[in-house]
Amino acid sequence: MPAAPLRTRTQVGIVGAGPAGLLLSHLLALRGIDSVLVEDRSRAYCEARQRAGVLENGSVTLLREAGVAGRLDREGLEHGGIYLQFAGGRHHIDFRDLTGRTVTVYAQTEVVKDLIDARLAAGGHLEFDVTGTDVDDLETTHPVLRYTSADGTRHEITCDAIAGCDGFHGICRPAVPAGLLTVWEREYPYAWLGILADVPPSTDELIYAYHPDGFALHSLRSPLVSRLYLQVSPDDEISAWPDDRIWAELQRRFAVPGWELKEGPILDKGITPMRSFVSAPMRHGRLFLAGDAAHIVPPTGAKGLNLALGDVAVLAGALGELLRGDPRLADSYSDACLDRVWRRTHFSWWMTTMLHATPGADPMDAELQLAQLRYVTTSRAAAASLAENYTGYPQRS
Ligand code: FAS
Ligand code: PHB
Repeated sequence: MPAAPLRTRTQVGIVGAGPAGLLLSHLLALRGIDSVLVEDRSRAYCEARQRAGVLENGSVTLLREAGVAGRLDREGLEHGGIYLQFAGGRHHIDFRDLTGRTVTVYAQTEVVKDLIDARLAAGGHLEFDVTGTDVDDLETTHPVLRYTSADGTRHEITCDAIAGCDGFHGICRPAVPAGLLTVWEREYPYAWLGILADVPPSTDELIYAYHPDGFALHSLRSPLVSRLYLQVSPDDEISAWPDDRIWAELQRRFAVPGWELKEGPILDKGITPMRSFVSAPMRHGRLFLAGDAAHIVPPTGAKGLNLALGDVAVLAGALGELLRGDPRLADSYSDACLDRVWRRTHFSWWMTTMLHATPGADPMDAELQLAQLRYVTTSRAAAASLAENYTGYPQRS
């Protein structure tokens, strides 16, 4: 006979220690709201998981206002634009000139570390390495979060609300009864092979390169560490990509006269599938979905992390009001997020389809892509539209 679960209470149960769950836990604490956050991976795994690299200026402001941007302000690299490369030429899109705004290169791993440090320093309740996470009674005013902690104890926490911040493969979105969610999904016929390389970046700002053999992106993590991506087949295996093959392909796709791509030891590599996915509404009863649990964008627009942070900035305020007895912001939470989600979903799709070589496409597709790239790099209006979206549109209200 299994032992009865340890029964406790909190105001907000949070599933997932990614940027969404961690920032939500912090923002709720700033409002004096207690939460318990459960995560099925280890702290070390969450802090080392290579993900995003670029913060919109609205996300930087949000983290500063939340008091967790100390290291970001010291170590983040402010970028005033990006390069678009195609047909042997490289063109700068000047965000400062076009929008007056910039972005900051600061890896998601560092955002996660800063948030975990802040929560633990404040005595926040974070449970890593849990198993058997389950949410229940979502249609009641006291939903239940169950999990087994690392020491084997089964817990049952009665909450006032639960935040599903458990990513695309989590358990919260599937907990919404069938038929209540509308889902829009598009899988792309390519994936990204990403590497972290112990070599100084060969560029001052990110290079997005269109190439007939496939897209390539030169990003970075610091003045000494580069982050680069290659378009590969979604069926590709990382075992088929030894380091020398990766560098040879990157050299081919980035080649422009008079410029050299520096190579170095590869510290980490992996293949990420690409999809666009939106589910609505982002709420069911007292369950609120945020970040990748509700939506996924292809990383070409550098939006996934920024969307997650934007969702929980709205959710923290909505839960604050709900727990004080005013449900209006909670009732409008999903609609308040979806306009921003769809704008960034469209931009991520637009950047992705403009820059990736579509397998099996007819020659006209490539000509249309090149025409779009020539337009964006010669028309101030077209370039301003890209810059406005890349730096964040709509801006956080
Ligand atoms: P996350 O997926 O970050 O966090 C969810 C957390 O929930 C995870 O820690 C997971 O372990 C946990 N969890 C899941 N199920 C659970 C359960 N049952 N119980 C407890 N915990 C559970 N975005 C960009 O902008 N640029 C990029 O280059 C980029 N690259 C990416 C590469 C990869 C491989 C992936 C998967 C995503 C990438 N993204 C990128 C998007 C990414 O940054 C996400 O948008 C961001 O992590 C979203 O944050 P969260 O919503 O917090 O979800
Ligand atoms: C990254 O640095 O990981 C990165 C930057 C920009 C993107 C995608 C990924 O569009």
